[in-house]
Amino acid sequence: MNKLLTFLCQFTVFCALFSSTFAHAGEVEVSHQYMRELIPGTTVTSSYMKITNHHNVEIILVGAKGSFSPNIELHEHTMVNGMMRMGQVEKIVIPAHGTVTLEPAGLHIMAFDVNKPLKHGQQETLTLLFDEHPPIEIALPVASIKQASSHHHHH
Ligand SMILES: [Cu+2]
Repeated sequence: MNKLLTFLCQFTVFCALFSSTFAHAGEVEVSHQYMRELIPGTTVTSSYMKITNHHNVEIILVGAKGSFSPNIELHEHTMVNGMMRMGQVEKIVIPAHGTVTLEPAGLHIMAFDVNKPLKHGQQETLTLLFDEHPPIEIALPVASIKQASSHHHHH
């Protein structure tokens, strides 16, 4: 998002215009999404997906929400001295006409204090929150831990 649009978007009228002109949900595509079953003995899980942005401007993922967790964060894994470390990130930028993949050992959406058992075959709803793009609601199937390779075993 360039500075001019950021500035102009402070005015609601322009923002509505901008949204209806450029920000059709169909121009952002989410695919290959899934959420893991809870890590045994915890209320923690992570979600993965591919986000493709068909807009001419970048979009910025700034968070997510879902009824299954009051505490959902954007995370990334990085290698520090040969060790895999995980940390929260404030945003994930999806470039214009670009794709960002959230995958094990990379970027992911982490849910804490999950308030129900999540078992393979179930499906939850996740709302992706963007900086200046309208939220996008996706159906998020739960995949078994076996199906998804070991991740967050260091927790
Ligand atoms: Cu994490």
